[in-house]
Amino acid sequence: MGLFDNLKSALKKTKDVLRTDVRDLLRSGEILDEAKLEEFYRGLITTDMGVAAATEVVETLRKEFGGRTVVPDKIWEVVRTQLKTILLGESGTGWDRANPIGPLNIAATGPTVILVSGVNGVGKTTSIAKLARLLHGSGRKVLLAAGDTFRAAAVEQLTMWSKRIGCDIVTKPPKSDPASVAFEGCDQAVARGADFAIIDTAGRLQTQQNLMSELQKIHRVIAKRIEGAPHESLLVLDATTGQNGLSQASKFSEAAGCTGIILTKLDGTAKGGVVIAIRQKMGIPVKYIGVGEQLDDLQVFSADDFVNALFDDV
Ligand SMILES: Nc1nc2c(ncn2[C@@H]2O[C@H](COP(=O)(O)OP(=O)(O)O)[C@@H](O)[C@H]2O)c(=O)[nH]1
Ligand SMILES: [Mg+2]
Repeated sequence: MGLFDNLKSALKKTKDVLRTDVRDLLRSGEILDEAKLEEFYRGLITTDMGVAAATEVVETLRKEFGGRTVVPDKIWEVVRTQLKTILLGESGTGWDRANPIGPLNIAATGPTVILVSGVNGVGKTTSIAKLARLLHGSGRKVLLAAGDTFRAAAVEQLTMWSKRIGCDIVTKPPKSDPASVAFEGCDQAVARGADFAIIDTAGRLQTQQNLMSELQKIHRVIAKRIEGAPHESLLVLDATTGQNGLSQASKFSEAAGCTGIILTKLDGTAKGGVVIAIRQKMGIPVKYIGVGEQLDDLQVFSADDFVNALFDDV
């Protein structure tokens, strides 16, 4: 399956909302009245894109097509264009899904350090493996640091992935200071001439002050070892929690200076519209999306592809 088909199939549940609830509203030849606009709004809200985006879209439809005869293709075209504008912001350009390093801030010299954080079970370790696979697959030398020393299974999990990918890994005994693993990871990345060091961390809640301080410390130690590092601090959010997940972001951002989001589990949810809510509510861009449980199921986030996949054959 190609990347775009893979994305389309991952968005199936979200597309189903649009297909059944929304598409049926827009039968050709009928009048686009207030009742239809309201239903349309409700359908968009179901995808968790947020009130602001759904209101914006429906306002535009009201202005351009309200009280007039429905021509579905024209309506979808306007919806697509508007959502792309929201997602792309003022710069108007997004990332190319064919270039796995496109979204990353790259170190001027030496290894690019990527710190990964988030709450338990959102998909941090899996996403690190997937990202390592993408980077390794494009010819980069990748080193992983198993910074979740809290659970022995987490180290085993990452070690197993590193073997499958064929990349280096740094581990320490259970309960070691995660900051020392991060430090060692940076050290080894420099010593072995790695292009990327990706640092895993234990899951934590944004309300656990001691663990958030620990994350801050990890960040500080990395910055001390390599100037300008971490070049990327990626927060992993689980799409199945929809907009509820957004409350995590500001605390993590404070502690880890987040520069991007990996949004996982888009394949398991009808709340795929949350990508749009994230864009509108947070200052941090979605850089990668998880579209399944396999090693190849991580994609560079492309706004164009995302919207096209969402509204393709609705
Ligand atoms: N369906 C699906 N499952 C995912 C995705 N990313 C991670 N998972 C699953 O989520 C679970 C938790 O992942 P893990 O990486 O261990 O989470 P962590 O605790 O944040 O490190 C595992 O069963 C993963 O296979 C995704 O994009 N799609
Ligand atoms: Mg983990």
